[in-house]
Amino acid sequence: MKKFTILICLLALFTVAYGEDGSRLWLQPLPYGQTNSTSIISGEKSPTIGLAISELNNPAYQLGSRTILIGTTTDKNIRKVFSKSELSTLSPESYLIRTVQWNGKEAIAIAGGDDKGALYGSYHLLRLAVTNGLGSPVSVREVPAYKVRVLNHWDNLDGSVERGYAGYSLWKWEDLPNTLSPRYKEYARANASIGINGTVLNNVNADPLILTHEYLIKVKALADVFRPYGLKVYLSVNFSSPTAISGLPTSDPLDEGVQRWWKDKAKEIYALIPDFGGFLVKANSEGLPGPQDFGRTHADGANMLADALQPYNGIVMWRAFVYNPGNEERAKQAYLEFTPFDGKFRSNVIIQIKNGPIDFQPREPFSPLFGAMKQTPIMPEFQITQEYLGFSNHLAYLAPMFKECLDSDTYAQGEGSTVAKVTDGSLYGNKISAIAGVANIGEDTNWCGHDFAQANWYAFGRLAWNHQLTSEVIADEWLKMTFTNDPEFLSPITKMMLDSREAVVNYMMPLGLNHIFAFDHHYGPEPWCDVPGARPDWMPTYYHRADSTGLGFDRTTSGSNGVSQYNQPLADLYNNIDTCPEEYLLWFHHTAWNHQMKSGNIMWDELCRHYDKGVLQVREFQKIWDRSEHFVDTDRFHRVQSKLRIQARDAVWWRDACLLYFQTFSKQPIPYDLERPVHDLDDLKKIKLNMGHNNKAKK
Ligand code: GCV
Repeated sequence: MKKFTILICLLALFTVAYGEDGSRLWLQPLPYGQTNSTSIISGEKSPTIGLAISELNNPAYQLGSRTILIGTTTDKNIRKVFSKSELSTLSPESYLIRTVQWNGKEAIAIAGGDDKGALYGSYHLLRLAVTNGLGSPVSVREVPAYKVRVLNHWDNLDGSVERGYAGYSLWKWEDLPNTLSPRYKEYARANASIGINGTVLNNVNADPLILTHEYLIKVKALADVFRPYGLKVYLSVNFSSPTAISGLPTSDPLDEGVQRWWKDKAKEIYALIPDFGGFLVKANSEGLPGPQDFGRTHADGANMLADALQPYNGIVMWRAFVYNPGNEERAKQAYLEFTPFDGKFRSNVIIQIKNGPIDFQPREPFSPLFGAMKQTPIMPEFQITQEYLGFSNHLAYLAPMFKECLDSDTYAQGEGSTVAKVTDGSLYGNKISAIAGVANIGEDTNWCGHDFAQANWYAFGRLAWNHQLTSEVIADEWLKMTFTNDPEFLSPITKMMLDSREAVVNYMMPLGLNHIFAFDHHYGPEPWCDVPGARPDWMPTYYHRADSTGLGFDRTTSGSNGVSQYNQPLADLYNNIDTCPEEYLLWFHHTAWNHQMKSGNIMWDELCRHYDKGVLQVREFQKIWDRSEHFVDTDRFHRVQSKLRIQARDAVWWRDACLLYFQTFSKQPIPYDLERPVHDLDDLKKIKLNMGHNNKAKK
């Protein structure tokens, strides 16, 4: 034992001195050839239980010389230490962990509702060992909040990743199915460790080729690697696939030939991948084909696919991200298109709704659709990749953003009808429930581009499992697993993480501003952007509406009336400028520059103070990080330090660009106690970043 402790200390010293490439994420590397003094007892032999055992055997987790029993409800040892009634209530994927007596000695038992539950239980125990130690008796009962907890990869078949900032795609389509990258297993393991049980491999802007036999064989190879980790494979499909792949004259969902085509395709898929999860569909959105091209409805389209998948228990995740330039303002369109079909979808269809009504902005109110679809299962879609929050250059811990949406009260069935309860199935008793996160993962060594962006993958998984966890608890877990559990490191760094998303909101788009990004790449500020001939609803001026009288979009009853899509009392609350929460003020109200804010400041001054605060917050993050140097290995320390420098420069860029531009309308000075801009507006207007169309990963 002594020798072992010395080994661990040496390893730790080596790591701090020489660095960490970030590849291990929040997990200890799997041991090669080493074994533990822990004795693991299991009467079961499934590949998944085998994985659980090898994790528990990992000496790096220091489980010590204890006995661990692991198995499902049918394991004879498990049946000896848990009561029948306890085991009978365990649903698939759930687990119990308990300190028990075994042969007269203390042991720990993990009982899974199935072998996936046992695997999740073993990761839970390892997490406990790292974050709290196993000094006191353990008693845990866990049931996942959502049945389907799925990552959405926006990975293209050419290896690029739409809105991906961590390099090329993990999936090496050219090498599949014969060559399997070792990272496929590591990916599945990381997901299993946080309870993610599904992955949509390809971009929602789906290439029809993914459904060809050539590609399905490659998909099968991935599914085979992922299966023991409990990770199911799903695919994004292009609605015109029957025409694109097989030359059918139409892809009309009411056409019998088309219906047959999808049924045959489902049969082919399930013959290869018996546990295939289902389809994700972006239809009639941003130029993609869909049922409306044939005069049909979203329900017609989704139901046709649902019928094809139904014999195999597959599901259809049909996205509600739809908008078109036209008479109706963008934020209202998904609600208008989908509410007429509430209750008209098959039982294996679930509508996937982005957290906000526009598009993953640094802050949006929750989408009113969450409070409106009462007879159709609906699921939230979050964006883990930071398309609108500084890519993988800015440190922005997103758990507070995910929770802001999940904890929002929709008032769908009176007070307490939070987005979490509406979507996890508990409010309406839905049979299927799901949650999706657009992945921030690529082939970068540290997976996510920014070492702290790993925390967002982690946080998504943990919240999908249990949306009651606080952002603070999740940050604390992640930091302890990823860095160290020294309180002197944890306390300032946890605070930095918790403040970081709000800092981004402050220096980019405070008080409800949104979508004032540079055209297409969504990185820097371009509130003045006006590309001749471009869609008006892709122009920042559409969103901020700055003029000499004020700033913000009027969505009140005298404006676009977007407020009325919310249930009462929210509609009234948002409609009244005096009761509208100030973080959404410019979202709902075109507000006078001199409008009196709760702080006593006028709106213009308040806006300036938010931008200034955002810059100061990032500078504070730099100091906090620099102070933590002796707790962190050199590589990660320098990587994060240099990213914080970029973030600090970008924050100043954002502040100067937005304030100097809006000042041309407000005609008021920046409050004199605040730092002055260091850029010139005309120079800022000349900046054109070449990020490549749709930010496909750069070579
Ligand atoms: C996958 C936004 C992004 C697009 C993305 C789209 C979507 O518009 O900028 O890159 O396309 O959302 O979610 O479908």
